[in-house]
Amino acid sequence: MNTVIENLLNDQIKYEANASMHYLAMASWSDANGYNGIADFFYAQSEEERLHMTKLVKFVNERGGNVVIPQLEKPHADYNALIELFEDFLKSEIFVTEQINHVIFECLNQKEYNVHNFMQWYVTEQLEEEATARTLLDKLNIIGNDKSGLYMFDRDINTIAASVDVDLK
Ligand code: OFO
Repeated sequence: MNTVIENLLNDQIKYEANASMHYLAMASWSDANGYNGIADFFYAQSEEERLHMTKLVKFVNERGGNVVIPQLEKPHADYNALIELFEDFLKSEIFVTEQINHVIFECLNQKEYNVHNFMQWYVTEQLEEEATARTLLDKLNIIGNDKSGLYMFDRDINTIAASVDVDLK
């Protein structure tokens, strides 16, 4: 496997793993602060990121590359308010999107068209996840400090997230 691409895919494995731990920390914070719906949402996000990581690990191995299982960063896990947590969520997704765009750019540079093709799945996934993070943050900005609004947000978060529809045509 092209070593430039192999290194970038290993970096991406690390970013997905870090995102998984970051969302696990967010789930735990939400759980501890009485937001059980939000906790469930982030437990599920954490699992998803783990799957994204594993999909990359399998792909690199299938292509005869060398996978380096990374050491994980300690995630930020302390928030003063829900809005901070969701700002952090969007920031994390934007960061991952930028890294994926960089992999895509290098795939074309290195003429690694198979990897480019494989990475399209991540491009679509990021589009959806960023849209979800933006929608949730927008809703929280509307709610502000209204306690009943926050109660309903916690109750309905999975329905709100499921209603986010990205038109890819
Ligand atoms: Fe891995 O999907 Fe977002 O970050």
